[in-house]
Amino acid sequence: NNHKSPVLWFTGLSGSGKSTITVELEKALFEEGIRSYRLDGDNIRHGLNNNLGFSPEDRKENIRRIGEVAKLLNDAGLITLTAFISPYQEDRDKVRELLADGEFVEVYVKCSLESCEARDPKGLYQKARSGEIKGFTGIDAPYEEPTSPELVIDTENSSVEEAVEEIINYLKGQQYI
Ligand code: GGZ
Repeated sequence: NNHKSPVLWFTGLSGSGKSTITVELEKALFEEGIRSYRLDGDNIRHGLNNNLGFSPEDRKENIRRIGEVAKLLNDAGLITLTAFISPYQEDRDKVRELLADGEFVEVYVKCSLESCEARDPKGLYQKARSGEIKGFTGIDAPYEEPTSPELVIDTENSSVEEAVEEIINYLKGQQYI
């Protein structure tokens, strides 16, 4: 194991499966005796970033702060898993630059808008379509697909278990774990 602990940066549309995968990945890593920490909307947008909304500026600041927190957790030796839409390539690239070479692993959780919208677990797409929510990612706000992610997880064609296995295999292959 010749690497420092990585930040696994999950990016993708709302409903693509980021949270589900990171929750299960955290469990799988724990089973392997590896300590990780998960950052998501529940512990970040409700706390540290509770003054931020979903304008482009606020999303940028959201991602910047999460990047800084991920760096701290990473310095403390934890594998950090982040689950945020993080729609802008530039903002994701800035987090990459914050970290040492090889410490940023961009994981694109790929799922078509059609499928995410069909899943609509929280009814947010419906609200976005009706105009009740404005500036919703994929509807009337942009999502920039990663240009060169380390990993692409296609959640339309693979299960959560397969996704977790794929990520664990990647981490082993790259000697992160
Ligand atoms: C996108 C929104 C919006 C808008 C509220 N656009 O499916 P969810 O509910 O649980 O995940 C979405 C979450 C996105 O927050 P992030 O911090 O990941 O976004 S970003 O990285 O762009 O800063 C969704 C909910 O918040 N949500 N309004 N307008 N998602």
